[in-house]
Amino acid sequence: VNARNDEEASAKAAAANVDSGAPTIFDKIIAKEIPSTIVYEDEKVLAFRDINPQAPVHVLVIPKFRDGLTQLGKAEARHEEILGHLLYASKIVAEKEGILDGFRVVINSGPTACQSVYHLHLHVLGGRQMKWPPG
Ligand code: IU
Repeated sequence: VNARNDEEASAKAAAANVDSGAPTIFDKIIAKEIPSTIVYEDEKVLAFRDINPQAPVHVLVIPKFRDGLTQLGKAEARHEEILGHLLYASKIVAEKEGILDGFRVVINSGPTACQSVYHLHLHVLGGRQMKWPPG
């Protein structure tokens, strides 16, 4: 019952959280106005530890310039290069974290997928046996 209530609560919270295009907390993390534990950084992307980790390794990889990419569902042809760069950066993160033997990359796009921050981000998860299907 508790698990079901938790799921209902998080689904409701996600549904209330719309893609307004407003700046997000990730802008402050990129600007280093809010501290984060950075795992990898280059001129285009930043990778930092999730504050609420769902696995021993849980890193978020984000574009430094959002350029309309509030969610994957808003991607356009001009974003192809940064999308590829984000995916390759996820592999570099997995390598640095020592989880190349098995890791998962997740993108939640939109309220039904429980996206909560509208600045595109890839979750890199590993360091434990992952299960399938995801919730
Ligand atoms: P989601 O795919 O939008 O649900 O993921 C957002 C993630 O951002 C989630 O895992 C949060 O724990 C994480 N996060 C964070 O690392 N730092 C923050 O200040 C906030 C959220 I707000």
